[in-house]
This record gives sequence, structure tokens and C-alpha cells, in this order.
Amino acid sequence: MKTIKSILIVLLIGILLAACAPTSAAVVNTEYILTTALKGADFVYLGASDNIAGISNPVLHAKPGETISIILINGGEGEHDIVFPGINIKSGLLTKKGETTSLTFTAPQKETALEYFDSSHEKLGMKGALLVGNAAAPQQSEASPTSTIEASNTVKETGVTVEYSLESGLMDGKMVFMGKGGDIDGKANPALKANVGDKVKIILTSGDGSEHDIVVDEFKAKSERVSSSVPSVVLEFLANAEGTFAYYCSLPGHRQAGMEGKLVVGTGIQSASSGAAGSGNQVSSGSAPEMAMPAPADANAVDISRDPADLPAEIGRREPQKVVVILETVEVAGKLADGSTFTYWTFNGKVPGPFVRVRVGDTIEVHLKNNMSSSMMHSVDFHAVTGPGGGAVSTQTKPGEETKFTFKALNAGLFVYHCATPMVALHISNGMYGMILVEPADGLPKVDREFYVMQGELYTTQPFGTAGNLSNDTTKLLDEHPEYFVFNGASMALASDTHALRAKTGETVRIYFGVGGPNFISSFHVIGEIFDRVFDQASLTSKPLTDVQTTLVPPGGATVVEFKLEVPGRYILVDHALARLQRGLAGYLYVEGEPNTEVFDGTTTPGSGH
Ligand SMILES: [Cu+2]
Repeated sequence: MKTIKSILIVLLIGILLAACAPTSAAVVNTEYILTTALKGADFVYLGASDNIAGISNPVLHAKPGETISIILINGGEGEHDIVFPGINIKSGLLTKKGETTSLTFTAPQKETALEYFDSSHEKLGMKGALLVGNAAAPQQSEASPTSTIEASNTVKETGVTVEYSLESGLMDGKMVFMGKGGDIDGKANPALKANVGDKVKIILTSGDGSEHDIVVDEFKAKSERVSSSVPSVVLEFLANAEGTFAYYCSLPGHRQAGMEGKLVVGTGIQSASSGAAGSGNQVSSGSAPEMAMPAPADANAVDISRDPADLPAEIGRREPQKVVVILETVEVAGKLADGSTFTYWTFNGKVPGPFVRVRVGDTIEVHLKNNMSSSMMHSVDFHAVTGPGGGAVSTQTKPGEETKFTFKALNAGLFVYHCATPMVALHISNGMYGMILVEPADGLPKVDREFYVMQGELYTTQPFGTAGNLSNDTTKLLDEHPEYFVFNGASMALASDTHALRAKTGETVRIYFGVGGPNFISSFHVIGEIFDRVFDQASLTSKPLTDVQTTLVPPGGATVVEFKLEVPGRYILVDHALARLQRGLAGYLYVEGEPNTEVFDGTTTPGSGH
């Protein structure tokens, strides 16, 4: 509202000035309002004033010598500005959504075409032109990478087409482009060669059923995606510059998971004059440019948080038997926080995955189904398994397919399971973890209530608290800079009325607590309680520690804590690295019952946060 108001005021002042003092030097003759926006994969300036409404990167017009005013509104979360390098004019930097800045300047006296662009997003499409007088528009080069062939003035086409076939696949735990046929047959991420002026044709086929594409930034070459329904795509472009360039898959995490190779053109040595289209011939090493502005929140997003009371009853005493466990990996639009959604990768639609409960000596037959709608292969590695990959070697499963393996539970304990498909950390951070409890032969001591809680981190492109459909950010993942910390998948999920933990005074509760992570150790603590018993490291065959305040749980590890409830009230589950509380990490345990003033007597002061 404030923004609109200030625009209106600016407009009004402009109109008044124009009406009252048409000869004054301060008069704005022409005014444009632009807002920043995301269109497809590109940032644009979107016309907002009447004369240019709805036009992306509009051509602005001015008369020689007139005063021009440009108001820029930040339409998203990214940082933006507007620069007219031809006349050395630059606006302030907008850092927040809804912020505005304006530029007022005098158009040159002569006819000319002035470029304008965003200093950090020019390459992503934020540029246009201001035409003074009857100047013609400057030649605009295509800003976004597309699969068009870039014609070059300086390179003579050879008329030769070099053709390569690559197939997506897995090798030694990494995602790769596998060479098919010719010299590159059977080679992972083979070096591809071409001469300057050759046309390069790459046929990419899907060997793993997951979505992939192939991109060479320097030639602005980007293929369509292969998937389970699109078995192959073709990428063609003109190798119009000498040098060594990276080809890679641009799907989130795939390049980091291994899908990257080299394209050697000519000698492979870049000459200063070689005019490859794009970004100065650098073989860039990060992921594709991050989009800071999210799409709107997904209206169909569902609650993906597993209820902490959702776990099977105790097994108690019985003979070892065969147990069939069916897991289905499914990618779902889920609610991450108020106003924001995220595409989770899950076991059985919830985070964490289902709590599996067996006893030591059982033989478990694990079926892993990968939902037809998945964009990725998935798998499962149970830390309770004795055998290669914890089962991951037998469960790399394409969308729409099913795999299985069996294992004998040799060790009692509480164990994490997780997806182990490259990039494993990405699959875990997106929600693919759960726990299996292998009860000792005699079972566990009886308690009144049991709960199932897991901690994880989410790495979103957009900062914590941003509204919209957030995307994952593999650069932040690899840098270990999460935006969200979560219990059971979503920000503050276990602090909500639907998923809070509930018990009564006099009861003893047990929490099965694990860390999916993938990266952060939890200093698990319940504010206002002391753990009477901690099965440290989730070892159920060791004597528990007693009377513990805070216990460490590593990623891929777990603990079992028990405590008796003496006093009613609200107790808060936290990681005592409490900055994480500010990033969504808290759960409530509500305890009902009569006051117990002998143990605790006090009135609640306002603002206690408890
Ligand atoms: Cu997975």
C-alpha cells in the first residue's frame, strides 16, 4: 500500500509540476514506471505506467533535451537497479520487495539509442533501450540461453556436423553423462571435440528415467529435458569459438552430483579475440544463476509433516519373523511455512518417512516403489542393514518402477534411513529420511506415550520467511547455509495445534529423535524438562545415561530419551543451538494436569515465550 501511495504521490507531484510550471527546469516531461519481474527463467523490467503497461523490457522514448523520470519498483526479492551506462546514470539499489527508486535526468540533445540494464541481472534478460528522438533501437542480443544456433561474423562455418550420443546414468555413486558409440563409448562424462566452425549435435537419452538436460553456457545452448516420457532430446549449436567449455545438466544438484564434462573446440585454448557468445568464455563453476524471486505459493500444497504420534505400537516379546516394509518415494508440493511452499521428496508422502518397527532377528523385505510422477530416481539406505549401501545398491529405482531387497536385523537400536541417490545430500535435505526401530529381544520398558521426531535442514534459494513457492539451492547446500531448520519437515510444524505433542502429568514419555540433516548436529533439549534416561547414540543395548539436560545427535544418528511429567504446562523441544529456533525449529509438548506446586510454583510473566 505504501508503495502504491508513494507512486501516486510522485505521479501527482509530476502532474502538478507539469501543469503549473511547464517551463521550469524541474519539470518532468516524460515519466515511466517499471517493475522488476520474473518471466519464465528470465528477469525482466515490466512496464507499469500506462504508456508501457505489461511490456517486458519496454522501449522507452524521449525527445532530445527533455527531462525523463523513471521510477523502478522492486517486484520481488532480488536486488535490482537500473543503469544507463551511455550517460553514466545509475539508480540506487533496491534490496526489498516493494522498494522503489527513481532516476530523473535530461535526455541527450542529439538523437541516440541508450541501453539500460540491471547491473547484476543484465545477462538474465534485464535490459532494454531508451530511444532519444528518432534513433533506431540498438541490436539486442538474445539474453537467455536457448538452443538457437548463434551465428558469428568472425568464424567461418566448416559445414561439418560432429555428432555425439550421451546417456544419463549412475556410475560409482555419481550421476554422469555416459558416452554411447564411437570413441566415447562407455566413458563417463567424456571429453567432446569439435573444430571451430563445426556444428555440434548432441543426442541425450535417458538411461535412468530421471529428468535431465544438457547445457553449454558459452554457446547459449540448452536442450529440452529428457524424462521417463521423453526418452531423447537433441542439442545443436555452432562451435564458433576456440576453447574448452563445460557441458552439464542444469537440473538442481545434478551438475554437483557429477553431470559435467568438457567440450574442446579447436586447440582448446581460448584466444582473446575468439568471440563466443555469452560470458567471456569462462567455464563457470557454480550452478545456474539463482532466481531470487519465487513463484507464487502452490495452492495445492499439502501438509507433509508426519504427526509425532504416528508410529506403530510396541512389539514386545515375540519370535523373530519376516516383516515386509513397503516404501513409496513420492515428490509432493508441501507447505513449508506460512505462505510458502516447497517441492518435497518424501517416503510415503510425509517427512519423516514412516516409522518402521521390527525386533532384532527379524528378516525385513524392503520394497521400494518410485512413484510414476517422480522427476528423479530414488533409493533407500537403512542404517540398520548389514550389507552394501544399507540396501541402496539394490534400490536405485526409476520413476514408475519397484525394487526390493531383504536384510536380517542383527543389531538392536534406533536407526536412520534415507535416500541414497546422488546427490544424496540434496535428496535428504528435500525430505527423504525416516527411522527404523529394531527392538531388543525383550522389547523396551513400557512407557505411557511414544513420539517420533526428526530434525532436518532446508536450503532454499529465497531467504527464510519469503512467501511463495521456494526452490532448492544446491550452492547453499554445499556451503552448508540452510535457510530453514525443521522438526518433521516444515517450519514450526510441531508447534502447531495439529502436530504438537500432548501428554498428561504422571505419564512417562519416550521420544525417538533422529537427525536426517543432512549436515547439522542437533543439541537436542526440551525446555523445562530433564531427560531421566537417554539411550545415548540410540544404543538400546547399553545402559542409558540418566539425568541429562541436552544430548548430541549427529546427522544420520538418533537418540531415545525418556522422562516423567510432573508439572503441567508447555514444554518446548529445541536444538539448543538456539539461532535455529529463529529458522523454524521448535516443537511443543503440552502437558495437562493439576498444578504441582511442590515441584514448581510460579505465575507466568508476560513475554516469557514459554
Ligand atoms: Cu531420492
